[in-house]
Amino acid sequence: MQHFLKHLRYFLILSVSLLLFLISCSKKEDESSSTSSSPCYTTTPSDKGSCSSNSTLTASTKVPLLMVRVQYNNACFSSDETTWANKMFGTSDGQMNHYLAETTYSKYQFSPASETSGCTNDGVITVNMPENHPNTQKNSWACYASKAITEADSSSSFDFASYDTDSNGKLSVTELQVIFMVAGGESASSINTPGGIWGMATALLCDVNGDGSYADESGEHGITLDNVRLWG
Ligand SMILES: [Ca+2]
Ligand SMILES: [Ca+2]
Ligand SMILES: [Ca+2]
Repeated sequence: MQHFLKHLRYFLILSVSLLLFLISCSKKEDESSSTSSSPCYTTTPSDKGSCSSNSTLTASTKVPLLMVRVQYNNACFSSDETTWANKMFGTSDGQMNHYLAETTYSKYQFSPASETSGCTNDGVITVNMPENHPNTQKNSWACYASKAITEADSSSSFDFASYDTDSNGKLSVTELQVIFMVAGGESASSINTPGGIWGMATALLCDVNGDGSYADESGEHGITLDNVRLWG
């Protein structure tokens, strides 16, 4: 199953690239506001939406998934949280859990992680990063992922430890998965307005101290939140 989930994660990040592509097509207007002193999430905030969902998960194995929506001063979502929660966790035709049930013969689906950001327990946390989009393009976004997940933890009191079901101090791919939705462009499609990232990652590798290697410590190789290590 580990092998399967690794590929599943890979697929999910690719699919985000496609979704990001769609978003970026409607975000051109953000470029003109990139030098504004007022973050777009305060002037045109995307709210939580209706909070309504009607998905009933039927798979034998349900893997908890946390979706972190990341906004920057000059890159914001134009759609609400409910829109994205339904894309990821919905079971209707065209939504992710419908696809997963069909392609795994009802063995795997993603269940929304418990959280208190926007709509409670829809599995989506939205974080506002007080800086312009980093525009990492072909370079790794991992150091920014570290900042974003830390912000998600502190702003919404997300409890990572509660997902460590075997109490070994680490979150495995079957205990909790995390996917980022980053407002802005998808560099794999050459869309870098108002900034782009390459939407693919399987672990957090960030050279915090700039010594050219990744130490086996929080922030460099994986990150420790609520006393459990993830992405290591
Ligand atoms: Ca939420
Ligand atoms: Ca564990
Ligand atoms: Ca280092």
